[in-house]
Amino acid sequence: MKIYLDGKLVDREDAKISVFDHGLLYGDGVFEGIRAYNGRVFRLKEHLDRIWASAKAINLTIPISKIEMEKALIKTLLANKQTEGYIRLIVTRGCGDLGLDPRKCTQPPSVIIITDKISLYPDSLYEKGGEVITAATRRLRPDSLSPNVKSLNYLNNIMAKMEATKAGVMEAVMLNAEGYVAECTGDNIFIVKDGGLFTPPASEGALIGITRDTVLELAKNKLKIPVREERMTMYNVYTADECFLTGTAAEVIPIVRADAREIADGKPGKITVNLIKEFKNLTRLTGVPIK
Ligand code: PXG
Repeated sequence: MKIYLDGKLVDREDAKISVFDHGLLYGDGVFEGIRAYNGRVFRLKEHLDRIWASAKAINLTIPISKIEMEKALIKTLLANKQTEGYIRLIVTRGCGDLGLDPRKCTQPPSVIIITDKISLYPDSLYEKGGEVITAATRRLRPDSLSPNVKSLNYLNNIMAKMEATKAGVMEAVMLNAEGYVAECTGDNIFIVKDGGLFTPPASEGALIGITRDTVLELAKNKLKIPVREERMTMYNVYTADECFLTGTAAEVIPIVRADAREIADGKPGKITVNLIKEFKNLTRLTGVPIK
């Protein structure tokens, strides 16, 4: 397996960075999780725009252009003969000293591209639906660190993920500091109520997921159902007609239990099943060709 590291394709064993990299020392850096399907990279422009925005927000200059990043990503996929799977882009602040000050990072930020197989949830979860709990760990306040920065510090989400694991469920819902639903640890959350589709707005602490945007478009344009970004509490999740999560890794996954309450009849809903179908279609037919 080849990994792109600062302009070179290196073997996995040689893909190493310094212990003085501020990405390691402080989580000072940004990343993206992207997927390729059927010889095409899905929503690449949106992922590149998002990592550039994340970098901008933390005042980190990505040392290559978006076009160069796209070329490097395609080159890495080709080197690994990969037509589908997971692509991880990472930009770290680079090598510095044992101090917070990014001015001490004298080398340019490191750019890393890893392509790998994706570890999927089992098929049964898509057919039967999954379960979530509400995490005690709250999403970070946007005035501390915007949830829209996909930074290398995911401890907040990892703590909540561990709560899910401990409870024996697949994901945890994270509330914002005010107690409103924000999102899950690596997925956005949606509910269906009275024929309409609802998801918390970014202002409630949700990352503007690329799968989230795709599903909002599909619901509006293909399924012709009303969509609204609206504040919600767990009451709205418990009493929803349908619930599902979206994310690059999970795609669209039905949720049938939340905090031990069955959602509706405890089976994946009709709109969810339709969205899964439309999403599958789109991922297979669109995207930047790997060539
Ligand atoms: N919220 C958070 C906090 C995320 O990290 C999403 C929502 C979904 O966004 P996209 O753009 O993917 O639709 C994410 C992204 C993993 C993993 O290993 C998950 C993400 C990123 C990287 C790895 O589960 N989720």
